[in-house]
Amino acid sequence: MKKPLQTTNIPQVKDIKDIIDAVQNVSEKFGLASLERQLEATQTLLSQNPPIDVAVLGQFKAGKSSFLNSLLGQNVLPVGVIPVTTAITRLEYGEKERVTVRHFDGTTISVPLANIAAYTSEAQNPDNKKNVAIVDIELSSLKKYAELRLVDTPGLGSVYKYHQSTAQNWLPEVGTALLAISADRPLSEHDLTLLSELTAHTPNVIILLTKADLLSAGQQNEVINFFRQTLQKELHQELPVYLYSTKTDTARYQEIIEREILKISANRDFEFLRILRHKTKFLVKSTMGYLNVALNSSLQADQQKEKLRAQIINEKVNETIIREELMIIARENQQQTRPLIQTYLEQFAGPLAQKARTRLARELPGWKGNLWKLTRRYEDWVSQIMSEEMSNLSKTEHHNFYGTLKKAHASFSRSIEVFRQLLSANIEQVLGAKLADVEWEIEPPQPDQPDIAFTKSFDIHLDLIWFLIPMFIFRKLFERHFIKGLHREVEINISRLAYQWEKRINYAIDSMRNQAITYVQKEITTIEGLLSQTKGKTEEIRHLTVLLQNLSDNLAA
Ligand SMILES: Nc1nc2c(ncn2[C@@H]2O[C@H](COP(=O)(O)OP(=O)(O)O)[C@@H](O)[C@H]2O)c(=O)[nH]1
Ligand SMILES: [Mg+2]
Repeated sequence: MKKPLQTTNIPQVKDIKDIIDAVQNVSEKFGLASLERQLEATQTLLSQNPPIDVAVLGQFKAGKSSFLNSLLGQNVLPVGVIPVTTAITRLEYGEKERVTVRHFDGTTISVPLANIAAYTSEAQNPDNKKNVAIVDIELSSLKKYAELRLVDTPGLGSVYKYHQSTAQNWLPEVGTALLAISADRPLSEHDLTLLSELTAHTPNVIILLTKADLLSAGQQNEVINFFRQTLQKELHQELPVYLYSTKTDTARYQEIIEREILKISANRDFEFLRILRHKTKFLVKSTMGYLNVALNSSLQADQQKEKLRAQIINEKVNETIIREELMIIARENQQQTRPLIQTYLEQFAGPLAQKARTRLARELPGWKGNLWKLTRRYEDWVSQIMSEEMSNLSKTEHHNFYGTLKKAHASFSRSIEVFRQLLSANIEQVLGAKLADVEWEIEPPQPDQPDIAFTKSFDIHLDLIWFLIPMFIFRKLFERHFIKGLHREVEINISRLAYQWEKRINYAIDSMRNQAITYVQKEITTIEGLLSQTKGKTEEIRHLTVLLQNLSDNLAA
């Protein structure tokens, strides 16, 4: 066996290795089992750099074994009128005659040359009961073909089906193919199929028309022409066609075919690389074919997913629409907040004013000083009383201010519930999966108690004229004025209280609306996330296709 090809020194070999690695990668990723055999055979060629296998293929009884015996000038291989050859038999140069029988389980035995029929013939090894994978025969007479191995194969189309599969399985190994066709049996369908298959595995196919002695010279020419025309018509190929006979004119035929085989031997490394390149290109072509299938199905899967998404997140389950709906609920309720509180509080205005008047009427006579002092005292008093009263009102009545907050909460909850039901139904219909029931709770925020701040509401500006007014005359007048003014103070403060609560309640409504929107967004994002996780491999496949294409473009023709 030769030394491995120096992968680093020969650029072509390095390129081929890169491609094979890429194909291997794709093959593993996509489970391309049907590429395995070819891939493995090519990898073996690359790593072991074995002699070129010149294989004789063709239908059973075509005269394959007879041809090889004739070429060797030695009856090494069993021949017969019934299907004979059972196992792949390789003949190569060796200093000493030696036969190694290799079994499928990896074990090998050495046998004398005279005994090989015990392993390679149907008669002595029926159904390949002996589990022979390959028989290697080394002969010193093969020195002139030192760089080659001549390979005998079981026939195709034999009644023994495993003959066919043995030959077929071995095809990825083939270096140069000699297709043996009996000259008296013009090209069959089998042969054409085999030919087109062979061109996938090797750039070198030679047609050998055996048993030429069965035809006259004229018939021979006729058959050769028929072959050339048919190959052109059926396979669009021109292949070399040679005659052979083991019976008559053998030396003449032999000389020509021997010259062809020796040419391969003489240019062994060049031919080897050519064959390797051919196999590699074919591997790439097959891989691309598979990738294309994968790409199409992945594209379909992506489209399918896009369709699913559109069916689930449809016009009803749609963030924009729900946002609008929530906005309307918020606005309608918020507009009602102030009037509701205001109306409710108005009932307290009269009694409160009355209460204040009574108190003031009781306390006023005790107040001393001029009008300025009286007025300051009054303002302080009103401020304190209003603070107390408003704070009380807020404490005892605030639960009556929440009408719009409660209504908004109920409406938001209903909206969200409907959204979730629609989403759930869509998912169930499209994916056949049920969403887990998750209760959606909006937290209604508790508005704080508002601060009570008294606004100066005494509209008569007395500061500048107080010293002009004689109190002993007007005291009663001002007392009446103070008492009368109390009603307005109460009304202003109630309005203020209503406004302060409105602000707090409407803020709480907004905060619930935001909670609702966040919930909808999260729900939609989750579903979209689930759908996109199983995205097709489209991008990856495209990437691999480009990579393989680039690599194989590097490979010179
Ligand atoms: N007339 C004639 N018969 C041949 C020739 N070569 C082989 N045969 C016969 O064809 C039959 C099959 O030969 P074999 O080598 O076993 O065919 P294989 O099955 O293709 O290996 C045998 O009976 C041979 O004698 C030939 O050149 N001329
Ligand atoms: Mg045979």
